[in-house]
Amino acid sequence: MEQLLNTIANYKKEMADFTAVDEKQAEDFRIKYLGTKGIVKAVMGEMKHVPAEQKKEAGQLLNEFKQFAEQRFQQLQEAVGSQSATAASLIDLSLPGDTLPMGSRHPVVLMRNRIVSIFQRLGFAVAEGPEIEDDWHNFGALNLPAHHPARDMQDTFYVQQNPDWVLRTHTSSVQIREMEKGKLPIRMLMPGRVYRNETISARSHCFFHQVEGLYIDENVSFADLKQTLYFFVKEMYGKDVKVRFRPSYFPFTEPSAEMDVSCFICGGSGCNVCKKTGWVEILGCGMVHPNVLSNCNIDPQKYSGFAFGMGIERPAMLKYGVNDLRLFSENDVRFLKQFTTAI
Ligand code: 2NM
Repeated sequence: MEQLLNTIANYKKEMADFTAVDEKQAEDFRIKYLGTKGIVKAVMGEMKHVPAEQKKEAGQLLNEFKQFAEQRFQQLQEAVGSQSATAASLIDLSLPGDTLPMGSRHPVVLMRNRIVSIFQRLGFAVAEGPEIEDDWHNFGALNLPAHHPARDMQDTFYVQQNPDWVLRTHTSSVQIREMEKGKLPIRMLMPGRVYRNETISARSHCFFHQVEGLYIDENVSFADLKQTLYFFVKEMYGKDVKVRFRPSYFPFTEPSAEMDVSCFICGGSGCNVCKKTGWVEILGCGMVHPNVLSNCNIDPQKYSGFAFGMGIERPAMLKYGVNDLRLFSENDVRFLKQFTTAI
């Protein structure tokens, strides 16, 4: 009995001193003391050496010993459980996060947004359309007759599987789609990517970006066209810039004009941007040709309208001092990350 009491006291002390920092160590405790080949089982086996008259007392002691081991195991389990909770609470949520490098907008997008936001203030809405177009929307409806040079294979990308399909050569095709819807008046802006089969160089590319505008209502005149574009130029290039219109030709407008602004690089005194003329061409425009209106089931006797179109890359090159068009489409981050303007 005395020996048993001693053994139990020693093991109890050992168990009380046993510590566990993780589940594995708590499990080690269970195996060592409560396992099938564990210490509790072994000590209980000592019952057979206890004299019969003391068996009852010894049984109680051993039961209590077993309960002690079970309780201690439970404590250790709880300890490692709360320990991992402690680890979670060690994550300091008030620390600043890892900083990610800031992205930036593409210079063509920046210039497009500038142009679009000026016309939006005049009530123009933005419309988009497909980049693969059928012959009718890209050419036919725009009063480009079947053998017009603009349809030439050298300029237009045709889709091999279907000779009726082209990569749009201008966003005017979107304007045709808007006019066909028959909801008038129309005051819309069509920004987007267009394709021309040209050799890629510092000054030309096989795709580029345009913004075209369209205004159709009763009694729209060339005076409306001029005032709208004057406003645009003043907002875009400043109030001191001078403007001139030159007569021009487009199959889809009559009359047609090209608009120049006084050179915003040299102020008119002559540089290589204006080729020493003092003027820079910025857009083409005109009154929508009656044939184009008829093609879209709009009555040219009742309605009239103006349209205009401008490239985005060239003004972007001038504004941001980019000397090679190819930089816009190479996606070199060292180039792109230089444009951090907000809009
Ligand atoms: C330009 C120049 C002049 C134009 C015309 C039309 C439409 F669909 F109304 F006929 N859309 N865009 C137009 C007119 C485009 O770009 C240089």
